[in-house]
Amino acid sequence: MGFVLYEQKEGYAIVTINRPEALNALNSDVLAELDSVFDQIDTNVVRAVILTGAGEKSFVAGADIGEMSTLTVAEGEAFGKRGNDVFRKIETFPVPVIAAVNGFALGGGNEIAMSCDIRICSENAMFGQPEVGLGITPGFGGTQRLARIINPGKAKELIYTASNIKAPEALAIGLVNAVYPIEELMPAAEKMAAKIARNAPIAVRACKKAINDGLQVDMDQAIVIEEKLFGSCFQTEDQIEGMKAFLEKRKVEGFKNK
Ligand code: CO8
Repeated sequence: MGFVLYEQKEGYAIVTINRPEALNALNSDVLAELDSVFDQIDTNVVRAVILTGAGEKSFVAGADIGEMSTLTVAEGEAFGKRGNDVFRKIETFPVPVIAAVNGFALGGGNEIAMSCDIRICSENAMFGQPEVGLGITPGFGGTQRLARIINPGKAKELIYTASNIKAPEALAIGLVNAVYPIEELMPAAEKMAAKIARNAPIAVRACKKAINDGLQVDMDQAIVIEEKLFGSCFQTEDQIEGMKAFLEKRKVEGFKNK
């Protein structure tokens, strides 16, 4: 492994896409390593993941244009599927994934950030879907996720015009939750991950599943998804301890993920 770095911290992990000489562009090798790294994360210990890019210039500058330039129709579809499978793995990963966007998040870079639960970025971040300027559509979920995360009219404008936007506009349209000076980005991401990690892990996972699954169905079905997941928290050691601590007016000893 070399294109993706993994660092285990207390309760959370940092996954870094590490191909700085190509601004962390996603080729097949990077995608394969990302897939494998997420497969190996032990979610019994890791309660949140931060995804970022190596260096201070780029999060991910897109899918690798060199690799894509000679693809046939069938190969293009297969490459799209390879990316989509990895990104869907991140989106449905059992614990929350925070994108710490440290520079360019273009094409596949914006798309992988959108597969994460939460996006925060540095002041030098730039977002966009430049694909139509390259003769293709977004192919790693951009047409679908951008139109769900921000308003569809704005998503269409950004995709049809292939315009890049800077961090303040990304914040204004709700694509990111917060903007930090570059040196404060990782500390902020780690503070958020640590805060998530201190909460009851079974409940946090159930919240992620409830929100993600519920958004795919109508409200009558969505509310049943929540009821089931809500019910599943009861009689866990963490639910018993969490409520006992409240009633005894003391702090939780530390959730056990049980
Ligand atoms: N792919 C391959 N290499 C890249 C990419 C990329 N996406 N982005 C940057 N690089 C490489 C450059 O070629 C350059 O390499 P070298 O030093 O060997 O020439 C190196 O990174 C540094 O880049 P620049 O010299 O261009 O750096 P600048 O600071 O001048 O510019 C930019 C930075 C503006 C980010 C510029 O590099 C750029 O425009 N990059 C391409 C951005 C882009 O268009 N991304 C979208 C790609 S399409 C996509 O992601 C589709 C996803 C879905 C695919 C579905 C497949 C079917």
